[in-house]
Order: sequence, then C-alpha cells, then structure tokens
Amino acid sequence: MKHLSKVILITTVTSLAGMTGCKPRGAQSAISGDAAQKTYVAPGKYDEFYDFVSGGFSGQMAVYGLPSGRLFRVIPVFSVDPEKGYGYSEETKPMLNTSHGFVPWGDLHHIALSETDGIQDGRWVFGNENNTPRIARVDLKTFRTAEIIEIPNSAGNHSSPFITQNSEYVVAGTRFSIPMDNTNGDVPISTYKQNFKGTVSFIHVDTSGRMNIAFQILLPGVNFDLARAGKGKSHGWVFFSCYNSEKANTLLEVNASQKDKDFILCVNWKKAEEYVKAGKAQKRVVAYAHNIYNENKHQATSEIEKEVLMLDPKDCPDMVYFMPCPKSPHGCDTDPTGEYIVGSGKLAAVIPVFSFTKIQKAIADKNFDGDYDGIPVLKYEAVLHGEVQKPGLGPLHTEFDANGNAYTSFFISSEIVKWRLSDLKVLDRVPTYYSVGHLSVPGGPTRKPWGKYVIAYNKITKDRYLPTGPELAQSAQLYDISGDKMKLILDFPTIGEPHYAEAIPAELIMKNSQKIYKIEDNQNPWAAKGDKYARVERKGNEVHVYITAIRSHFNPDNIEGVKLGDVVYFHVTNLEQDWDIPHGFAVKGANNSELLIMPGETQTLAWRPDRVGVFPIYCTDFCSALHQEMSGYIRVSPAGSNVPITFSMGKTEPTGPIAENK
Ligand code: RUQ
Ligand code: CUA
Repeated sequence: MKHLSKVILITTVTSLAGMTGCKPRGAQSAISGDAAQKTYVAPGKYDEFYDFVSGGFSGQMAVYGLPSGRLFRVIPVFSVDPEKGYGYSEETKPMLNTSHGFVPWGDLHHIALSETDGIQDGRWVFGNENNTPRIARVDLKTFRTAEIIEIPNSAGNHSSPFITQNSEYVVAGTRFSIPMDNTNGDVPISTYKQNFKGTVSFIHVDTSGRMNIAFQILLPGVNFDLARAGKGKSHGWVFFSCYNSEKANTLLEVNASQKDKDFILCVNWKKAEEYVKAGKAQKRVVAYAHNIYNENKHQATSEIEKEVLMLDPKDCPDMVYFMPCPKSPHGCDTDPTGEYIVGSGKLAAVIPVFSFTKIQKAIADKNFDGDYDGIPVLKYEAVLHGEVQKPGLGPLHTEFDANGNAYTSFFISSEIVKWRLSDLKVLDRVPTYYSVGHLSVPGGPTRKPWGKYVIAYNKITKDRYLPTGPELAQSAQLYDISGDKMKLILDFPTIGEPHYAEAIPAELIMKNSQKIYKIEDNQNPWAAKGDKYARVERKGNEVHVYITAIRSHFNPDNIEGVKLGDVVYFHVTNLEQDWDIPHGFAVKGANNSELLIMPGETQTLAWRPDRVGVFPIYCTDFCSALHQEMSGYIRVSPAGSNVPITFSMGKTEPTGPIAENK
C-alpha cells in the first residue's frame, strides 16, 4: 500500500514537471525535469542537510532543511525576538548588552560553522554583527545563542566571523576605518587620511567554545570586506579582502573606485601569536561587552572588558603583507587544499587566483612592489596562479566542491559560473533569479566539501513569488551540482536578507540535539523546582512571583497584594521533563513579550502594572487538551492599599503559603 502510493505520487510529480517543461522559454525553462523528485522530502522524513542562513538585517539566523528548503527554526542572535522572549526576559536581556548599552537589533551577515582539522564538526555556529561590531556563538546542542562578544576599535564588522581550521580563531575585520577607541575621536572627518585606522581582530575560541579577543592588528585606513582562513598548507594564515585603498571618506562609489587594484591582506597569525608572546603587543584601554549565557543558571551575564592587545606591523616584521587584487575585491576565498586564494573584484573583468606557494616564495625572495603605509606589497605577477578570463560581470563569492571545481557568484550578470581550479577554464554557467550575492556549497569553505548542491542567496526576487506589496520575498535557490551541468531544482523564501550560509550533514548535529533541561541541574536562583517552592514574596516595591508550570496549570494562579508602583517579577519554572513541551507565559498589558520556557528551565518576566484591576495570566503555547485552562489572575490594588500578599492554586479563598500540591 505504502509502495503503491509512492509510485502514484512520483508519477504525478513527474507529469507536472513535464508540463512545466512545455511552457514557453523564460525563467521557468531553466528548471530541470526531475527537480520535484530531487527536492522532495516525504512527510515524516528528514532532510539530509541543515542549512544555517544569515538573516541579514533581521539580526537572526535561520535554519532550513536541504534539499526541501523547509524552515525549521529562527535562532534569535542579535535582535530581540518576542516569540521566544529573547531580549525580553530578565535572563536573556544581558545577551544584548554592549558598551553602548542595550542594543535590540543587529545585522547578521556571515555564518561560520566550527571545524576540526578543517572539517565541519557540528559543535557551534558563529555569526557576525555588522553594525555594532559583535560576534555571536550559537550552541548546536540547543540551537541557542550562548555567547556574544563586542569588538572594540571596529565599525561595521563585516569580514567576520570566518574561522580557522581547528576553530582556534574567528576573525573580525573592520569595514569602516575610524579614529581608534582610545584616541580622542572628535576629529574632522576630512582628516580621514591622518586619523582613521583599520583593524583586524583575532578572537580565540577555547575548547569549551568560550571566546576572547587574543589580539588586534593596527592597519591602514582602508575598508576590510571579507576574509577566509588558510587551510592545509596555508593553515596559520588568514586572508582579508579590502577596498578603498584610496582612503576616501566621501562618495565612495566614485572615490573608492579610482585605483586599478586594491588589496588582499595576508596575515600570518602564527607569527602574530609569537609577537604577542614576546610582548610586542601594546595594551589599549577600550570598553567592550562580553555576554555569556549560563546553561545551568538559564541566565546571561554581561561584563564590560577593559583592555585589548594591539600589534602594530611597524614592530612586527613578516606578519602582514598586501597582495594586489583587481578593482574593489569583495569575496576572498580559499580552496579545499589551501593552495588557491580566489579574489573577486566587484568591478573586475577577470577573477584572479593566487597561489599560496607563490606567496611564500615572493615573501622569501622579497619580491615586493614597494609598500603601502609601511606594509610590503607583494608583486601581483609573482603571486598569481592565473586569471579566469571572461567569467561574467561583478564576481562576488566563490565556493568549492571536492573535485577541484569552483563556483563563483556574479551579481551583475546574475549567474553562477563553474570553473576549474587547475586550468581556470569556465565549465558551466546558470542564471540566478536575480542578482545573486553569496552562494554556498555544503562544506564548501572547508577542507572537505560535501558537494551535491550549490545554493544561491539572491538580492532581488522581482517576479519569482506572489507579490506581497512593496517588499517581496527574500530568496534562495538550490542547484544540483552532482552532474557536469548545474541544474536549478528549487526556490525557497528566506527571512531578512540572506547573506552567507553554511550547510552541514544533518547527522553531525541531530545526534547531539538536547531534548530538555534537567530540572535537578537548574541553578537559576529564581527557580521553583517543585510545587512546594511556588510562592510570592514582597521585597520593598518588588514582588517576586515564583511560579511553576506543568500541564495544565500555573502554581500559584491567584495572586493578590500587588500595589500600583510595584514591579512584579514572574519567575516561571517549567517542571516538564518531556521533549517538545514548552509552556508560555503572558500577562495583560505588559510592555514586554511573552516568555517561552523550555522543559526544566526558569525564565523571568518583569511587569510594571500601570493601573488598578485584575489581570489575567495565561500559557501562550498550546501544550495540552486543557491548554486554554492554563491561566490565572493577578490583582493590583491602589498604591496605599493594605491588601496583603496572598497566593493560591485550587482554592476559592486566598490563604497563606500553599502546601505541596500533588
Ligand atoms: S556580503 S553579497 Cu555582507 Cu557577505 Cu557579499
Ligand atoms: Cu502550557 Cu499551554
């Protein structure tokens, strides 16, 4: 029976696909005939890959399945998320603290999955924040943001958080050069050339995932754009593309596009580590937030750190080099062997491919073309493996498969071009709909690409979806790359503006996925780890309500004695120990969001009642047949009233402390 229905289904799908093939030539004709089977994941079946996609100006990260393109989860990272209470609960607010105070929004561009020996290992995923420079680490056991660190001496943290092959470091290059944080920043903007500097930062990641800023490197006032770590033979190096070597501070579209070549910065970070050890780094007084979510306390803390180590290339020979790269390079990608570095000049007519071996030789031979602000510039011809000729218009980013092929996105000519690393021959090209930015191959930036697909993350969708007013759907497109020719097999909408994404085999993550928080491990100081701890306490004008939640009631659910002017803290502990049974919590009129509390977790909502009355509370997540009954009331009396604090559950008359309720 099962088999039969499958056959019928496939037949239907095939004839449908066949019908599309008969349509007149146009956007649709690029879809391959067997697209539907290739992306079809039957109900109840799992996808083969998780795809972690940046949410761009949504500040979040989204998780899709591939090949289906189904959205599983939006992970709140740099923006508040009322759906999950992230940034609204007292426990999560510190995650969004910065040296500028609480920042409720961020702009997340790039994803970096942790690696061991250059292979994705499924422990963490990192994301950058472009506006108020930060890097976040998401724990892939829980799919929750575990840590956020702010980057000082930076503005527009764009070339970030690219990762080294054993997750030793995630990097951060400043997009905007600025007067350094420890200087008097109050200078005329027209003194850009004298007063503005750039930095790149190396953020160390320890074995538990903990980040700390190991060192920064002081650099000329250019704009750093993207980066990739070396791997294999080039392990120990990181390459950062930069534009605006003109050092323009106005009308960059013209003034930063003057020179024929800008640069890729080559950083020997092992050398930099030696200089730090040898005491060559200067301590700079700065202020940046470091926020950590403690999984046992279910609570984040935010600390302001005060110091950073700065290396100046003047004192550190052989640490950094500039490599000329045609016309405002954007992407700067290293191939799986670590031998080739691909620079993508947004305005360039060719794609230059550099050779790590030749870079080493040019350095040894001092084959320089002078210097830029004291940093040696390697001779273009000496480090070049070759140029891909006539690839397309507006190359942006390149990813790789395991067979020596590269895939480059072209924004202006709106296509993906496949070419071969060894002889730089163009092998295939397919249109994207439209204006592709990043693209990604599962495992594409690592030593071990999993291949199978290339996904285009497009900037414009125009006519691809049903219109939704002035703003149309954001979109990704999935191409099958298992054959010689790339084949478009699926469009799927995404949240925010997708920038970069990384996909990883599902089996590397799903086996570690956490199901619950153990109630006995709950160290939240506000936890009520059983009904006997449910209570209400007044401390001055603070009222602390320790509530337990279990299907299908809150304890207590009748609360009195709150007065106008009080701040009420609802500390809600979800006593469930079953997978997928969160409870929600909301109170009428709160200038806040709901709480969504996972099994075994405690979360706190602060509420400042603004009027006298009785206010319902209820569970927001449909948790059982009697979910609608999971509710209660809290009474607010006038400021001077003498209504005593009382609380109860299951009683018609409010009384004192409640006995254990079983
Ligand atoms: S960017 S579209 Cu923000 Cu990574 Cu290249
Ligand atoms: Cu708990 Cu609905």
